[in-house]
Amino acid sequence: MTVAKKAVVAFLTTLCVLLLTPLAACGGNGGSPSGASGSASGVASAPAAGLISVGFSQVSVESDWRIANTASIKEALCEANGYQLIFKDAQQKLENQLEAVREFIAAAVDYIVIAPITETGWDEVLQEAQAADIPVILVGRMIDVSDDSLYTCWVGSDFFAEGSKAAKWMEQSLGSGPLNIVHIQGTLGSSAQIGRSAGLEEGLARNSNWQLVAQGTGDFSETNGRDFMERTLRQNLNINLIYCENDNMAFGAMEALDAARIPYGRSSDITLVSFDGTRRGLENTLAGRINLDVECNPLHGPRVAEIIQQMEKGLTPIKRSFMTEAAFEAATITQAQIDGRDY
Ligand code: GYE
Repeated sequence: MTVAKKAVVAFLTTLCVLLLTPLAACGGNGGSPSGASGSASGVASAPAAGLISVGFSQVSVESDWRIANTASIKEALCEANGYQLIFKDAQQKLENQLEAVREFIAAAVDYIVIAPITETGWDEVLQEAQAADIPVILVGRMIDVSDDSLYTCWVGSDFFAEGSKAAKWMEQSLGSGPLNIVHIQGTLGSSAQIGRSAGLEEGLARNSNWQLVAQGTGDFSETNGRDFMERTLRQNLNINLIYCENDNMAFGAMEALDAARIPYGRSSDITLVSFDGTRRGLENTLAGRINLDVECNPLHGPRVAEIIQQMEKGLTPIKRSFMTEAAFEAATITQAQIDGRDY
């Protein structure tokens, strides 16, 4: 950026100052997974000299995964590491994300980081970011845009691979008997939902004796997962397996099953499959309440910091980097595996 452009940027930054919130300290806390929370608010100051300013639009605080993801980004992009992070919680609404990104553009931040809620709806705002010459780094979910040059790079998970892993485990572990499946989906239109649902759909296409007996979204939150399961249980269906597209919805489903005194998990006829592999998810796997928990790694912070450092040196980062991920079974998971994890 030229000196003249820097001066304009500094002026615009002060204009936008009241709209944005900087996070000064390292090791910020992501909040609690209640499903809703207030947007970050407060008074920002123009970026301190020498700091790299980064605007981060996060989905919300809907899950344990999300909280770990926010904490990882805040920790990596803290002031002590040379960053001024402006954090905005979109409360699961795309329109809030678009607004946040526009605020970041107006504030002329050095980088924009987005954890996109849905895949579609991004072309226009990313064209604006591109016109303002601000690199955009995507984390977690993917987006579907007409032109890939609208974002600099992406770091996240292969959600279809996660879903396929679950479906293959179901084929191998549950034998050839018929399977009546309840499918609790994540936020519709998010790539985490699209990929994990596609993995199950492939399994359904391969196994004619599998059938969906109920399907609906729990929006990745515990409360909505519980409500969906409660409604499903009222239909008195014959259920063999519950495929929950994240741990928090699985916790919600478990609450509904517990309340109805319906056994599930390793020592019952109802198998519970979940995604994320959060600490609480894995504790439930060890306890036999979840049969399979497919990991989704939320620790994007170090990779995002590395990408920014590469770009500061004029290098071009890898366009897409996938996180390494495993899967944990109730039959084999150990306490030591849980103890060794960071989230
Ligand atoms: O599985 C879920 C979260 O996008 C990978 O979103 C993420 C998903 C994750 O709320 O728990």
